[in-house]
Amino acid sequence: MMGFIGKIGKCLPALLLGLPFYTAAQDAPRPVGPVPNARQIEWYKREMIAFFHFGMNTFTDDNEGDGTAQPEMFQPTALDCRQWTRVLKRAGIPSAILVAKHADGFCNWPSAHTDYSLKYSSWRNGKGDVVKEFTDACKADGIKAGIYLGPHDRHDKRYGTPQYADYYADQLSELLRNYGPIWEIWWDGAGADKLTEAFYTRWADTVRKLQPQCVVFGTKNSNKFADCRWNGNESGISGDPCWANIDLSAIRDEAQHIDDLNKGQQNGSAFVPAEADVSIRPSWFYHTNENGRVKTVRELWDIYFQSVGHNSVLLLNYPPDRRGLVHEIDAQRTDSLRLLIDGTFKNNLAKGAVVTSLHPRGGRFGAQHLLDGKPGTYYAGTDAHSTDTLVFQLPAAKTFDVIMLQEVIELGHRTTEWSVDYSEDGKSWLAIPEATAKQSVGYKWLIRHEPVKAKAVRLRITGGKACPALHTFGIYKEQFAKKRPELAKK
Ligand code: OTN
Repeated sequence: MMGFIGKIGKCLPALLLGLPFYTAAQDAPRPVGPVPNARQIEWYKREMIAFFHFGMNTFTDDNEGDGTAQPEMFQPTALDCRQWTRVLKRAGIPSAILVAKHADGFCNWPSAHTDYSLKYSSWRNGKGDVVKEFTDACKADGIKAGIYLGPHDRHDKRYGTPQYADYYADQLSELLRNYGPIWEIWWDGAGADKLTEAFYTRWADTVRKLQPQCVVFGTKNSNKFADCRWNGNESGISGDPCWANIDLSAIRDEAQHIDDLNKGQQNGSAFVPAEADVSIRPSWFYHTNENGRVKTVRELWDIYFQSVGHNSVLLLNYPPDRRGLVHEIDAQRTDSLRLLIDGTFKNNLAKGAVVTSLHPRGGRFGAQHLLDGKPGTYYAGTDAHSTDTLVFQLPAAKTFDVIMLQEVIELGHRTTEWSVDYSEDGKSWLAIPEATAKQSVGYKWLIRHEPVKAKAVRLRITGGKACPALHTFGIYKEQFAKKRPELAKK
């Protein structure tokens, strides 16, 4: 512990320069409440993950096969997983999860532990391995691969028995040992109620041993092992607010806690952020009669704001067709989505602003870091205040209709209420109704609002658990109809 003399000595330079007497406060703020682990921080940064539902259901025109379809029916005519990963590269989606086994039990790889796999189909003379083609394609295109290994199994008679625990663990080992790095394992809760915590304890042990960096999407009885949670719907829409904090019991007893899954719990005791799953088509698997029902760019844009922009990661499903390709329409839609995201966010209109704050921590935590776009810098207030006001004097009047705020999530959810105002004349302040009395921030929060023209913008932190620690503030002009009118029609 530093003595009084030591403290004075440390403060002397500040005293001589007439700076506030805040030496201790210039250390980094201490974390508040539950905080993310390294896997979760890496996962947040992906922002979007693709899902690929491709399996027996693709060939039986089903979504929930009963496990009786013959392996022979699995016959893609032109499977090309590089086409999938190229779609993702263009769409700027850095990670993808393949359904290796859905609840019908059919295995997309030649598993040594069942006779219900594509080893028993004449496709590629029984030598086909979709998991291999998928993981090889991911590797070639720099995509982080993940695996959905359905816990529920309608085909395997052992389902729910101790022998099923062995079977599933063996399959997990096959998948996690033989296909390179696996970045996420998806434990769907659908139909999985027979599986007690003991099943998942064993399987989580396998995951942790074989792939320590692998994120677990956990549900129901796998709650204790969850790095990320279901967001309570399959529409890609997370709540407002959406806290990463939640009690594990809410994940366990999901039927009674759908709203909690969707919004999180401000004072929840665990850090398990939401993953927002949604299909680009009405169904998870491909059906020709849904070619006219692919989500429009505007629908995807809305989903983006309510998932990535609601402190969640978007898990967007593409159902490859019977050729084994992502359908052209689906690919075009996410090409356009990417143009929209990049077009909107490439230009932070607050850049160049003079930024001041009411309760600066000082040192390396200056308010200008809110605009520097650097990964390692941030603004923090003093420990004595959990509220703050930050003013951005813009170099010239700007029109904007999108706001972005990012907290330093490594330090936990700190801010609990915030608003953004603007000034047309640089003197008086006007509220932005859509950006008033917001609650959670987290990794990223996005707001769309009616366009305003401002000379200055003000961020008010009106509630918090501790001093704010904010990574980035941005204002943008949505690049939707004006610059690319053709996108609006699709
Ligand atoms: O019928 N369902 O099983 C169902 C219908 C609509 C929405 C979800 C579900 S199941 C639900 O799926 C989630 C992933 O989308 C999670 O895995 C949940 O644990 C599961 O119950």
